[in-house]
Amino acid sequence: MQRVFSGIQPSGVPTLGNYLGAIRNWVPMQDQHECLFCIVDLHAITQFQEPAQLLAQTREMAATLLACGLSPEKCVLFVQSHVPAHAELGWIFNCVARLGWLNRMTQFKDKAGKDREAASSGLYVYPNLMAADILAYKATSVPVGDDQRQHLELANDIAQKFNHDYGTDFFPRIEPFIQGVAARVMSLRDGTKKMSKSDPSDQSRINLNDDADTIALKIRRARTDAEPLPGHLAGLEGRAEARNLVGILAAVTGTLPENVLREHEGQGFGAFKEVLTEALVAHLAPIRKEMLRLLEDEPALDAALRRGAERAEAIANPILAEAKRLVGFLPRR
Ligand code: AQP
Repeated sequence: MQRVFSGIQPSGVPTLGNYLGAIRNWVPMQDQHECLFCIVDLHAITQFQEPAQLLAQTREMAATLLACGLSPEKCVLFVQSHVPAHAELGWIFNCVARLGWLNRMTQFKDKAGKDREAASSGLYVYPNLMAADILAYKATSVPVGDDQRQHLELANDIAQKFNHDYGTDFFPRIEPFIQGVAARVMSLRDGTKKMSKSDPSDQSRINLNDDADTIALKIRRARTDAEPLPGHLAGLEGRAEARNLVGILAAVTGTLPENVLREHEGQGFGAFKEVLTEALVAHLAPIRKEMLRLLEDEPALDAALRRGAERAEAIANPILAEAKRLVGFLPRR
């Protein structure tokens, strides 16, 4: 059985992109692997979060993950800052990773934007903490999108250099967990940008707590072009927004974009958007209902996260202790 680690930032309400690209795929993994799913709040603050919002979003994220089908009995679901081993191993890795390696990370360049000097140093060393997240559990399998592949390679470079520097084979090699074609959901306002929970425009995304009216309005306002839908994928060439909406309908109805096109060939976006709204509402309404129910009982939610953190620590603490011993830190006796 493989040990799988995956994280999600509580940097906003989870979006349809997070759901189709990640969360939905985590659910069946719980039955086949030893899974750790982490709400990575330490990563979230690499870009400023309003404290009260961060707190609320962390609970919302936990409730959403449970509402989507993660089960505290089948997986270890916890909050990153509840397990100090992440930050401690992250520091050791800050001292292992080379500046030259971090300088090559494209996500830093994207997220820092034009004013790199104003980005937090946390954002810069984010991949070192991500390596610690995984290696604190010696997880060997990490479900990642294409955007995270570079970080995973860096995590392997860190593990290899640690092993080399300290004359050990302590940290294993991490492999990306590939699950067929992962759905990549784009912004409803700009089909070339990914849908993101921290996008300043709420109209750019479907949040998993949006009600039916909000979903309908956002889909109605979603950017499209004036052409009818083509019968084949080739007809979506250069039509990023159209391709995105077709991809979303295919993903929520469990089919392929080709089949969606075959069924809706020649249709205008007015009619197509109605079909899409109906499918989205049918799929997301039960998740929203369960999420709101779970959020009504904060003590139960917090207790589930505490149990998750205890189980995570039981795995991570001995691994951290051994890493510290290898580094030469004097044990506290
Ligand atoms: N638009 C997307 N399509 C498909 N998958 C997506 N993911 C995120 N957006 C899309 C996947 O969701 C998982 C968790 O992501 P994250 O919260 O750790 O960070 P992110 O990728 O940076 O997601 P966001 O929503 O864009 O967050 P912010 O706005 O805070 O940066 C990952 O597996 C990711 O691939």
